[in-house]
Amino acid sequence: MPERVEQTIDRETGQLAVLGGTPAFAERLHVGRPNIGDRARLRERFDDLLDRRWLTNDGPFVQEFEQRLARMLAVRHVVAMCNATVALEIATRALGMTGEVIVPSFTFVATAHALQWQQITPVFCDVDPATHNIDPARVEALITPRTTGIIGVHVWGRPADVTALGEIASRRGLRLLYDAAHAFACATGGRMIGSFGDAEVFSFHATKFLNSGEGGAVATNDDALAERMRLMRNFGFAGYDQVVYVGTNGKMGELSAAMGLTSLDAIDEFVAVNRANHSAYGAALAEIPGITLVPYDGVERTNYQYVVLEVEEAETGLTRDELQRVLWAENVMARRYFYPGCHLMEPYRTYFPHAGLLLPETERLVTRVLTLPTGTAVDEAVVGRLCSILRMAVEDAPRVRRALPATGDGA
Ligand code: T4K
Repeated sequence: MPERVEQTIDRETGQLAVLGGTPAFAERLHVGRPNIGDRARLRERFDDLLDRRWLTNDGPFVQEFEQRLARMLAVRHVVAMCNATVALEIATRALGMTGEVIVPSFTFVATAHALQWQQITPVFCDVDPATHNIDPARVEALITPRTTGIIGVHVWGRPADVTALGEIASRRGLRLLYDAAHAFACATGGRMIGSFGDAEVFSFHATKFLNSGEGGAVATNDDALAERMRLMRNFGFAGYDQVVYVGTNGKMGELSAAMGLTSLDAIDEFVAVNRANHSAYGAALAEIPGITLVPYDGVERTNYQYVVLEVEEAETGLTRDELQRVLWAENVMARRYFYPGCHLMEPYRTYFPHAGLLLPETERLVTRVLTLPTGTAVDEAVVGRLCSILRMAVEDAPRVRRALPATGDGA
């Protein structure tokens, strides 16, 4: 629910909130406000599923959702799941990954947890600072006799280097899975994300470009793998009484599929809004020294779902964390995805206390990156106001720094 914030100071003073002004936004502006789509159509779908009294377990909306996704991604199979984390767990298990799997540390912790949850060791690989994606040049040095696979992540919807990763995986006999949680409706090399590696996992969480409330899916061209994953998501049942695998409950329900279908109907509009917001941010931020908008230039097709800044303190006069506090005071809830990096989260920091020695680019990136709100809850006027906060903060950096409390996680 949007939170109402008391207006105590005249908003016309033009003063930053950290310097005593009124917050620029009366309600909190979040990263990840869901895109909703056509409510009337969503209600119709809810009526349909209630009339059918078929609420989960491979229902008609789930099947329609899977078929539409498979057509759009040009893959043979899409297996819908309850969320991307469980989808990653099922995909890695169905692929037979064990021992060690190489993953970037610069990702949402679910990528690593999906492995650790199954007693598979995530081996953290550094990223290319230009793309924020796993650096294929560093993958090979991490391969040991226990390595069974690689998980590449298409961070921010910018495709990982699928050619180099594919080459390493096939030459070294490794499984290759992609965490495509950010990359629905993206493409590279003339192919949609979803068709690379052995399989790719999407997230349809509320905060994602395409959302089903909670949800995820695995896309693959491998018939046998798809069949295994379908069994595993339903406890391993191959019929009413016959269980053929260890399984879990990874099923997507009909309510989620109804939301997912409604979201899918509207993706062109969502991309257009994200793209307009992204270019408005680009124009407004261009003049602010030390703040760079991470570009989607050169990406063949993307969803523009993340607005990510890199902050160069030497030029802004403020750290990324100080800028975050400035924004939080204005009710802009900018996020430090993926601070501090998986390797510095538990249990990994205890298991691998020296992992950071091999992750210099990741450790630098996690101190610089700030994610801003976009999506259909944001328009160009909001972008303009938000960027003028950043401009004012940088112009008045020494005074802002003195006004900020010495410590704190955000505002
Ligand atoms: N791999 C990658 C690379 C991922 O980024 C993710 C998830 C996954 C795997 C796993 O996918 P899932 O298992 O979730 O399908 C959020 C999301 O929860 C998470 O899905 C996402 N990545 C990650 C990047 O961001 P948090 O901890 O920031 O979540 P949350 O729920 O606090 O949402 C962020 C903000 O969005 C909130 O502060 C307010 C706003 N919000 C959120 C919800 C749920 C709304 O306005 N409305 C809402 O309904 O992780």
